[in-house]
Amino acid sequence: MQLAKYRTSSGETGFGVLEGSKSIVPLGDHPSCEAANLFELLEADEIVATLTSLLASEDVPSAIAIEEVQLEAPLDGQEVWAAGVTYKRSKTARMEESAAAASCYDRVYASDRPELFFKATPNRVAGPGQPVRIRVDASWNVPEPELALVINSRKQLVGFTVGNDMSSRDIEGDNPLYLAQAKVYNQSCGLGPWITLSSAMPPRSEIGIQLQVFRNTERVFHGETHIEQMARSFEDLIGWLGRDNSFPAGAILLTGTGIVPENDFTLLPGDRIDISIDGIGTLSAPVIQGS
Ligand code: DO4
Ligand code: MG
Repeated sequence: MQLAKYRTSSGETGFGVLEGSKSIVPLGDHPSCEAANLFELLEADEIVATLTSLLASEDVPSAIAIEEVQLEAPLDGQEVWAAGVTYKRSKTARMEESAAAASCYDRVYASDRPELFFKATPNRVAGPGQPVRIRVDASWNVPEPELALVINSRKQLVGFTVGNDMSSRDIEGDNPLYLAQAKVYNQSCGLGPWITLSSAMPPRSEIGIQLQVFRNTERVFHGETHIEQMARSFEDLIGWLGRDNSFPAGAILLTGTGIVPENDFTLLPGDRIDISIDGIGTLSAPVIQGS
């Protein structure tokens, strides 16, 4: 089962269950749905049973065609966090990027404790089709396509979505203490197009990640990785994130990138980034840069 958040043409926000990838059953209009938003739905003890019974009930509202609404990033008040250097490719790229921090990246890849950093508040997140941003003061920028874990307030892994950890490699490479500036700014994070519930997600051995960047009509980068290349388990990352750390509004945790373009590649304003993850779908977004 997949859950989406959307905005109607009259500006109202709704949430619901996807039917195929063509329409959404609007749960906010369901008289028997107790949840007021996506977050509250993700808090349900037995989410699949709850949804199954809502969909089977006589008063289920009619589905809305997906073209009639604008999909929104599938989060409400959740903080967005990210793990880093969870794939060998990320470790190698970072060691090339910063001689000063090379040993930090080498050690964190092998350490028990992972790299975890705060990535975004909901206002910094771009949904499907909404622009992600290159910082005004950055000259070397990449998308980072990452599987994102959806965690409820009890720190349970309830679902998955597609994440884009936009990163300014020149700022991060200049000094590791600039990491927060390379990673956290307006529209620095993409999420969507919807959430696949844990019960509907394929096993790790079947989750591939694909990144494509288009400039005008030309594909200027493509790369692939696989969740099996990730050096850490989801449970391990959630366990470290949740140590002495509470999430009353839930959290989204990006699990790190296994795709880093060669060092001569940088994003440009006007590019389009497509990130596809098996079991979820494709998050597509244009790139902008302010001046
Ligand atoms: O420390 C650098 C950030 C690493 C990261 O974002 C990743 O590996 O995905
Ligand atoms: Mg990343």
